[in-house]
Amino acid sequence: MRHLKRDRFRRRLALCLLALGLCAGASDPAARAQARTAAPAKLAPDLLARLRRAGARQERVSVIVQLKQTSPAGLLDPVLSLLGGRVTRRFGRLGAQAVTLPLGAAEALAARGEVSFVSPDRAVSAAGHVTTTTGAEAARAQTRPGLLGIETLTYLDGSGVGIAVLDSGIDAGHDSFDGGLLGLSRVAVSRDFTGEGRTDDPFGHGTHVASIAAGRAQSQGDGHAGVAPNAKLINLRVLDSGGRGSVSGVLAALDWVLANRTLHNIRVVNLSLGTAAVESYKDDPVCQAVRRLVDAGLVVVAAAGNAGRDAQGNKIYGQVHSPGVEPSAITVGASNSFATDPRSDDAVTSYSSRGPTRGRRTDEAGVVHYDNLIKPDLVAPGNRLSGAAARGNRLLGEHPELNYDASQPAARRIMYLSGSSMATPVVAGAAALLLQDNPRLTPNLVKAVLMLTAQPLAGFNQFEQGAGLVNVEGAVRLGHAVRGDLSAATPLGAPLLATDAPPAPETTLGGETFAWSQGIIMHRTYAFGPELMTLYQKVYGPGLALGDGVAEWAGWQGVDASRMTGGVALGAAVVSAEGTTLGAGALFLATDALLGGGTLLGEGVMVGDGFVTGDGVLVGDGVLVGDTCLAAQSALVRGDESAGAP
Ligand SMILES: [Ca+2]
Repeated sequence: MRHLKRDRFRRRLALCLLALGLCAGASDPAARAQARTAAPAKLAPDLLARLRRAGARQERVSVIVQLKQTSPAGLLDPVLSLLGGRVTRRFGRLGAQAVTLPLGAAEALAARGEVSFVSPDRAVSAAGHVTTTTGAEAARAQTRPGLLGIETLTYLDGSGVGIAVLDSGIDAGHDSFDGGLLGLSRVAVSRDFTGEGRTDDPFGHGTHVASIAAGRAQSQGDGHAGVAPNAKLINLRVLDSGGRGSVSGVLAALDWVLANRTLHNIRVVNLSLGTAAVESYKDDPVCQAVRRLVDAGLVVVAAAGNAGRDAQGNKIYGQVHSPGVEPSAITVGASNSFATDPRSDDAVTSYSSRGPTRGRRTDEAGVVHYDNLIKPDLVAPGNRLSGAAARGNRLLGEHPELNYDASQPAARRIMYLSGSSMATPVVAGAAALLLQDNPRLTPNLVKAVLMLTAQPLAGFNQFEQGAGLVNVEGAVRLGHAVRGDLSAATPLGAPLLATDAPPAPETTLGGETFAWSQGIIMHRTYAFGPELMTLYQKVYGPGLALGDGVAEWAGWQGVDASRMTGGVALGAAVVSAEGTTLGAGALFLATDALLGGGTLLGEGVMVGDGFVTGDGVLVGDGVLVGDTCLAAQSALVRGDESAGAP
């Protein structure tokens, strides 16, 4: 209680300081000071820190420049040449471009009216029995009324749905991607965005990821099938032979997806990659690009990251990676199934990144505001998953112990990998099944259905697991019941389902029956109540994130009555789940603590059994970002010691 009081005092103090700053802005000298801060406010914190180092102004840097919506693409070119910079890549549909320039010119560039944000072209790295335990097998056979009212059987395997995999490439000749017909590969198209001029997978990450989403079993019941084994794969290679990439490469690939989505029926985008979150998702160029894709009707699934423990093995909070920090993405953490189909023994892995999100913005008064969103949205099995091994890949070459069966020919080889990278394509595959079954589902409905039907794992809080462990059987059953004639014009509170009654909110898998969460994570709280499953909520439609149904002001949050129905309730605290519905369990942290512009959960604040790291740790000076990558690699290879691998 004393903590709460002190925190309230600190928040008031921060608000007072903010108010003082605003009042002071009226006088002339302060107005000039405000003008000086305008450029830093549009510069990423790590870029600003570099700029302030002595002698750094002449260094040439690669940055991503985001333009305001109204600015034509070539507008900056004359300014850039005056500043000694040049455009290296344009991402026309994303309103962004990659630029190199002297570091000292970044401030002048950010100060331009047509520029909304400037951030470094950071390095991106791979964050690094499934069909039965996730319920994908149970969801395969769906009957539906056909001609003359005769029930027809549909086999859900992702047929017709395109999944774009932005990763280290796909070995398209691996048997896992055999299309069955005329021996054609299901890898429909491959593009390289790394500059290495190849689209196969010398690193070995992307092939494994793609096979978890859409790999085909090589023999009946061999246990290595992906969740949507007949989906079409779009191979967009953004990570190089060493598993590294850049923000500009990811943006180029996302821009390509927007241009080509109709041609290949791309409905799902898998991002098993990330970089430390530095600026707020509102400024982060990859998050902004993800938002454009979701607004265009694409489901974007992103890894939470593998930074759930520090170098000493301590559990830490607040290390969800970008773009997993973007509210409109479906952010996935890694659970451990212990290689058994029943789910009562499942746990969140030690390494899976935990929320809240810690991207930040500094306001004109110098007050730092953290995003503090609850993430991940879901967890899925990610510990020691078996999947396709790209021929001659580096991960397997360096870690032969990952080989599942060395006697298999190279084109059929299977290997183990662990991480939120592996959990992410489980959910991407689930989204493909949902969209094959009910193609009219919006990205927000896909996300809501996945969360409403997830299983909260007992003993883990929402910063660890979001709404819970993915449940494909339940998600397909609920998604199947959703009306096919919903649109942006559907009024708030209209019936959501085509059926008279909602499906029974429980699922039986591996011989055990569990309750659905029946709730959804919404920015800094979560929502629950039967109306989420029976009535149309405006946040299910296009152009909004689910969390936009929550109104926030002055340390209080409530349902926005124009976007959600009156029967929807919001949670008052992040809880440690008891294993039933979302929000049932023991108090972990009051959701109030996530508000107040993020000033409450400031730097280095302890949260429960771990701690939220301060921004000193997140500043991307290269060394620490590299450290995060190393942590990711270690999770990739070893997973949790308690893996219980077969
Ligand atoms: Ca299990």
